[in-house]
Parts: sequence; structure tokens; C-alpha cells
Amino acid sequence: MALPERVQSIYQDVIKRNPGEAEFHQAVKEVLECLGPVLVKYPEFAEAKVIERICEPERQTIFRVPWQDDRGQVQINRGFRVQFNSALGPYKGGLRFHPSVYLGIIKFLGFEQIFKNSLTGLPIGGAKGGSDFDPKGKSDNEVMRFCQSFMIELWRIIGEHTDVPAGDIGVGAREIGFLFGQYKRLTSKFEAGVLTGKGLVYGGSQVRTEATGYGCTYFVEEMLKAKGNGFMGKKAVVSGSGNVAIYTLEKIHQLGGKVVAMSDSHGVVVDEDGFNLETVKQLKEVDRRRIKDYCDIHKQAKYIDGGNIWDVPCDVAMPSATQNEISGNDARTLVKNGCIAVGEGANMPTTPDGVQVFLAAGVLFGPGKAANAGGVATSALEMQQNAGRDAWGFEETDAKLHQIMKNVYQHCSDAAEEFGSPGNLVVGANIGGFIKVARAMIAHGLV
Ligand code: NDP
Ligand code: 2IT
Repeated sequence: MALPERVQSIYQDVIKRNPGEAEFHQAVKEVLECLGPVLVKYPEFAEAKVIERICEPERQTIFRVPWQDDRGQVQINRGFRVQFNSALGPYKGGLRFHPSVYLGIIKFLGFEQIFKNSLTGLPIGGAKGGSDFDPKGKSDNEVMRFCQSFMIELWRIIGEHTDVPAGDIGVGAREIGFLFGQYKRLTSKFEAGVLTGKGLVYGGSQVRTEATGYGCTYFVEEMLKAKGNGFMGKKAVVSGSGNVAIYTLEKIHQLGGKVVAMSDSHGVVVDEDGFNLETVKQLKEVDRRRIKDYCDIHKQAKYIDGGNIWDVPCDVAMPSATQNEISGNDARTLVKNGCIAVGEGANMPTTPDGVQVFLAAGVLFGPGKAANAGGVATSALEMQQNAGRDAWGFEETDAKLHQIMKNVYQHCSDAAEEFGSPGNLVVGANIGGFIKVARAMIAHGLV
């Protein structure tokens, strides 16, 4: 898609001011491509330079994280928190621990988070953080020492009314626990709402663990339903085998579909019988092993070392690992093999080429900032419960998540229609997320 003329210079400026941050440029471009008709309808947004302001993070913090490994060796990592936009509420967004993390990744994720959080309809601003720390192969004690050192810097800039981090790649319940413990110790406060994704015994919310995968599946169910279709009898492929992938698997099976392939960064497992949920949970959540080990337990499953999961034929594709994991060629393969719907559980997993292939082929396409919004939405529900010193039950929380995902779908669908691209949920999500933030920014004056 070409950039509308009036946003071209904004994009050029973003490239110039943020050199070498390819993922951030990509995320900005995708949003700007959709905003032409919005500026026509709301010239006041252009006058107040809302887009220029939205592309500039409100605050960026980068810090040293020194820690000692189990051999007593000193290790140094880099920590990040980009507080992107607080027009709608306290900064909110996850922390990613992965060796590929650098400022450009955190900024792309923080930028996406602004619009995603807006789409949830809940009062949360956008942020992201993390580190180039690699949790793989580290002992629990090493992870704890790292998290404690990370929090010694982070605690100054977060708080239940300021900025509320959560998990993302490499950050799950274990890491949030260590981070929370250190925050509590540094501040002498039990401030439950400062982090989400907490354990159920100390202020966590039911369904937060399941929320992103469940939510993404609910979103795809809405897309299918609008075409008189559903998950029943559908073959799905879910990339990754982490938090999002596992609960996508669980919900697809509950809705009568069958997940036939999962993966990790080393390879792909195909199980034409449909993955066994308990085995995957035990391997990944408890034993912290590789997905390949699934084949030792389920002999009918096949492991393809270094394989490409998008070569496995499916009706529904749920990319749930990482950014840019579906190329244009992968998208063509999926279309050729009969794929009818894609739900992005991961953030920006489809390349711009890939998105165009899906849209041109009429594949139902749920972009990440809408389809995976269930995770952060349930984080906001966790904040609500913490603020009210309350804890809701599983069914009640799941029903709220389900309704939120239906609303997100409807909101995207309506915005796409209103701005001249019916059925295009990429346009719908970007415009739908943007307008509310823009209105709040205008109301706040030039800040
Ligand atoms: P996890 O760390 O639990 O799992 C990540 C999975 O993706 C692992 O199987 C991992 O394989 C694979 N993966 C990660 N990086 C790469 C890579 N560079 N190449 C190939 N495979 C990779 O993370 P989550 O499940 O939490 O996150 C997955 C995606 O969902 C991310 O894009 C995240 O931003 C997004 N997301 C997460 C939310 C949440 O609530 N957790 C909410 C919304 C979006 P390996 O173990 O081999 O690295
Ligand atoms: O990308 C995301 O939305 C997340 N990793 C979840 C963020 C959150 O604050 O729950």
C-alpha cells in the first residue's frame, strides 16, 4: 500500500530520527498507510500534529543490568522501558527478554501497544520494555538475580498509576514473581497493581495466563462467524509453543478445531491427530523443554528440524511466535494450500508483503493489534481487581474477555466500513485504535 501524500514527510522524519530501527519503521508505516481518510475527516488532527506527536515516545529509559551467573562471572545486559503514550491511561505493556531485543524492537512493540490498548476500550496507555537477556538455559537463581537487578533500575519509573509492565516473550509468571518481589522490597509497599500477570496467590487475575491465546481464538471465531463459518472441523497451524500458542491450542480444541502443527525457533512438530494439550503444557510450562520432545511421547508426531511451519496445509493459521515470521512467500503457500483465516497472536508476525497477499486473496485477516489484544485487556481487568481489592472467578473473567474481543472485532469492522475499506481489519484496527488516542491528545492540549 502506498503512503498517502500528507503523511509521507512524517514517515521520512521518523526514519531520520530513528536510524537503524527497521521494526519500528515498519510498524509506523503500516499505521500511517491507513490514516489518509482520517485526516480528511478530522483536519484538526493534522493541525495539532497528532501523528507526529504519536510517533515520538513520551519517555525512553535505557539502563545497565549487571548480574552474576552461577559460576560467579559478571554478566552485563541492557534494560529498556519506552513509555510511548499516556493519553488514555497509565503506560501499559509487557517486558520482553530475548537476545534479539534492542531499542527498535521495544519501540515497535510500544508503538503497536498504543493502538491495541485503545482498541480494548479500557483506560490504558502504551509502553513496552525488556532486555537482551536470554533466559534460555539459565537457572532459576540466575533468572532471579537478573530480575532483581533489572528492577533496581525499573522501580523508579513504574507504579500502579504510572506504568504497569507485564510479560511478553521470555517473561512469564516466574519472572513477574521475581520482579514483583523486588519491587515490593524496594518500595516497602504491597502495590499489587504495579505489574500484571502475577500469580493467583498474590493478586493475579484468573484467565490472564490464557488470555492472549483465548482472545485471539475468540477474535478469529468472530471473523469466521461473520462468514457463517466456525472452528468446528477446521485444521489449524499455531506457530511457537509458548504462552500464546499453548492457550490458542486449548481454545481451538474447545471450539471443535484441530491444531496439527506447532514450532519453536529450532523446528516444527506435525501431529495430524491434533496436539495433546497436557503434554505441551507439561513440556513447556513445567519442564521448560523443546517442542521436539513432544515426539518422544506421541510417536505419530513428526519433527522437522529447521522446518517452515507455513508449509503445513491448514484452514486457519495462528502465528504466535514473533515478528516477521510469515513472509510474502509463506503467505502465498498458505493461500495455495487453502488457508481461509489468519489470526495474529504474535505482534506483527506477518511481513507487509504477506499482509498484502492475504488481503488480495480474500483471506480473513486479524491483525495483531486487534487479535492479540485479549492479553493486555485481561491485564487491565487484573488492574481493576487489584484497585478494588477483589478477585473474580474464572468464568466471570473469561466472559468479560470474550465480550471485549467481540467488541474489538466489531469496532475494527465498523471503522473499516466507515472509512471506505469494508472487511479490511488492518485499516479498521489502525483507524479504530488511533481516533480515540488522537481525541484524548487534542483534549489534553499541547503536551
Ligand atoms: P513465549 O516466550 O511464551 O513463547 C515464545 C515462542 O515463540 C516460543 O516457542 C519461541 O521459541 C518462539 N519464538 C520466539 N522468538 C522467536 C524467534 N525469533 N524465532 C522463532 N521462534 C521464536 O512468548 P509469548 O507466547 O508470550 O509471545 C509470543 C508472541 O505473542 C510475541 O510476539 C508476543 O509479543 C506476542 N504477545 C504476547 C502476549 C502475552 O500476553 N504473552 C500478548 C500479546 C502478544 P524458542 O523457545 O525456541 O525461542
Ligand atoms: O503485547 C502485548 O500486548 C503483551 N505482551 C501483553 C501486555 C500486557 O500489559 O499485558
